[in-house]
Amino acid sequence: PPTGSPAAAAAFKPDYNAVRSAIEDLLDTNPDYDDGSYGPVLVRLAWHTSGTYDKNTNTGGSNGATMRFAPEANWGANAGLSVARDLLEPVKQKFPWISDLWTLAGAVAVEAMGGPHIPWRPGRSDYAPEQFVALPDGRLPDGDKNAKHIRDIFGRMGFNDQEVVALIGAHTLGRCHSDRSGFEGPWTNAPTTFSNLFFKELTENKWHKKKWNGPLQYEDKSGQLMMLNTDMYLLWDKKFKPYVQQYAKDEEAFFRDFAAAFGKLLELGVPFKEDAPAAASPTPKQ
Ligand code: CCH
Repeated sequence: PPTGSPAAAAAFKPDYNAVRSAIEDLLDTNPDYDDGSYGPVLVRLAWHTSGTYDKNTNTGGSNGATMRFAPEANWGANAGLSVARDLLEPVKQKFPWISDLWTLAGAVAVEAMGGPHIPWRPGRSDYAPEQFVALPDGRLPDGDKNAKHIRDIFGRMGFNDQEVVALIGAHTLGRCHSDRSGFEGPWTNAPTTFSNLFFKELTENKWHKKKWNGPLQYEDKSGQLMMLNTDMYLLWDKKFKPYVQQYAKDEEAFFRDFAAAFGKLLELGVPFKEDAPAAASPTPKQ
């Protein structure tokens, strides 16, 4: 809340719909950036700020926005996310009271790219550097690993197999950058539209190891589309596979399950006030 008289502070009502609009206005401001939208990298920021959560120690997660600081800002897994953080800085300047900006931006980006409404509510704070203990590196997944790694990482956050498959369906968006992760290319031919195309490509296209000097990844016949090793394990693991097949056939089921799982991800480790209404989520404009 703004400083000033107690009366002004009491009368202050945060306008989350104004913040939503400001985020939406940023998405397509640079036609030369990637595929013409900052939406995918904002979704990745929201996921990486949340995906550090460990249910056993109740540490990590989006509360505190700790990725602003070293060492988290410089983790290899977070390479390139300064693009998203810097993009949002003018929104923070315009609405200095907001301390839930990164997760809200991820939810808004999914919706603006044609995805489902993401349940979202405020309740995070921005920690000062001396307010928290830095997390150990290694809490986010590596793309060259297997099903056990996926289950270890997402199990630590509290997700089951169905939620894991739904969440990784976000790879329908965006692309890999050789100067960020080392991997290269998009998963689909429509990387700025939220859809179930990732699952269609995974099940209907043919994938083989890419022959190159870079890290292990898969490509289709055209050489244009890619899959990570972890993505391939969704197809190869017999417990993940039924969900991949379901989501490839039924986009509505994917949208429903993604919205629930992504909404849950964004809330991990956030100490909501007891009386905070669960449905405080502002209605999107669309
Ligand atoms: Fe992801 N992801 N992700 N991912 N991801 C990458 C890019 C995106 C893994 C690895 C990578 C999720 C799960 C996983 C997005 C959303 C989600 C990249 C390329 C790698 C590597 C980064 C680069 O080079 O820029 C692995 C491994 C897993 C799990 O096993 C989940 C969960 C989500 C969201 C719900 C999005 C979006 C991108 C595109 C970013 C962009 O800049 O285009």
